[in-house]
Parts: sequence; C-alpha cells; structure tokens
Amino acid sequence: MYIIDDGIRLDAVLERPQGLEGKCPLVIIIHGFTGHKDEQHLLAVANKLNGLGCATLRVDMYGHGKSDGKFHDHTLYKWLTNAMTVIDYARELDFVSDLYLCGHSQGGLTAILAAGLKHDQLSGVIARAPACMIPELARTGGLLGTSFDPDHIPESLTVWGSWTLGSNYVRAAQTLHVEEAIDRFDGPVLVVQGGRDGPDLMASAKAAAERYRHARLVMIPEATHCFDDHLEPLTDAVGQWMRERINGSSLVIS
Ligand code: FER
Repeated sequence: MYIIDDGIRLDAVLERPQGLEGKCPLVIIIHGFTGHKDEQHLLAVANKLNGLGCATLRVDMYGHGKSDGKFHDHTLYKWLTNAMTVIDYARELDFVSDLYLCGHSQGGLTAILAAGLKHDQLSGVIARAPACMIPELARTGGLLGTSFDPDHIPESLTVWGSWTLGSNYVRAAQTLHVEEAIDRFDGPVLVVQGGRDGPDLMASAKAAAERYRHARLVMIPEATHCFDDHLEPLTDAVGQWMRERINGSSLVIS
C-alpha cells in the first residue's frame, strides 16, 4: 500500500499482531541511507514486535525502495516530512494505542529528528546505529569518506562507489541540529549499537544515548552496521525494552 506525502507515494507494509483484539501499540520502522523496508534486520525487528502484540509499519522513504522520488534528490528534509506524514497516517488508525518510531542509521537519525518535531505524539524512540554525525559531517565536508569544501558544495557527490547525491542533500543536512531535537523529546529511548560498526557511528550512538533524559544504550560487541548474523541480540534488546513499555502502560495483551 501507499501512504501519500504531498503527491509522493511512499510504499509501506502494515502488519498487525495475530490474534489480538482491540488496540495495540504501533511501531513505524525506517530504513537507512540506500536501504529499503524489507532488509533482513528490519524484518527481524518487525517480527519480534508483532510477536509481542505490536503492529508495525515499515516504510520506504523518499528516493528509496519502491517509493517515489530519485535517490539523487533525497534530503533529510524530505525524509522528515515523510516521517511526519507517516506519523499522521498512523495516528488516524483506530486500532493504535501508542505510537513509536524505530529507525536504522540515517533512518535512526530521522527518527531522532522527527521525535523532536512530534514529541507529544510519540511514546518512544528506538534508534539502531543512528547516524547522528551526518549533519556535522555535512558542515565539515566529509560525508561517507568524501572530502569537499563545505562552503562550496559540489553539484553532486558520489558515495559508496555508485550512489550519487545532489548538493541539496548536503545543504539540508548542514542546517540540522541533532542535540536540539534530542532535547525536545522527553520520552523513553532505546539506542542499539553494534561494536564492530564504524567509530563515528559508535560515538554517535553513545552521545545520543547520553544526551537523552531517558535512554538505554545496548551495545552488541560482535555486531556490524546492519547487525548481520547478530539479529538475535538486536531483537532481544528491542523486545525487552518494548515489553517494559507495554507492562508499564495499561495495555492488556491477549
Ligand atoms: C555518512 C555516514 C553514514 C552518511 C550516511 C550514513 C550521507 C548512513 C548510513 C546508513 O544509513 O546506513 O557519512 O553520509
């Protein structure tokens, strides 16, 4: 199905827990840069949450997966309006009790920024390997191993061999301030980070978890960026945290 954001079709999959009557929490799941909603680690998290009685909504963001828009033209502004639109869509669903945002890497950054914008409409945030350093790297001229003059942004940047980003990606990213967004969200946060991920991502996850007022950081020492081959510690961490949220609320799971 599609969720329409100002004429842009966002391909999405909504899954409700089986055998559950009445309302339940819903977790919006956002993939990373160059990613899509059907990646193995996203499916693993969604399955875990469905098993706990939560609905999930996995969404392809602008210029990614089966959604409209070109990769070259995507910016974090577009992803943020996508996220706000998806939250508004989810709030209208009559079976939803509480709403959570869960994102991986650039999707984790998006979740953190969107939680700053929609702080009163979200019950919690799950950030997996959040790439909170992107705005600062855009300001200093060093995204994804590239090197450019941040005051004279090139028309395009080719990253990871074959992915070409327009300069608007960098221009938008330069204006974003993660700390401000973090300070606007008071709710519970789970940060899950692989210990074999890049050092900038490790530092980013730790800094975000430290700055939030109510955050838990779970380090999975053996896991890489996408938690490949270590899906169980990832889903255990997410499952444990979500169980605590559910038990702490007045929800009854049948
Ligand atoms: C960067 C580091 C990480 C970056 C993007 C990422 C655009 C995102 C990774 C992901 O979402 O998996 O410098 O620049």
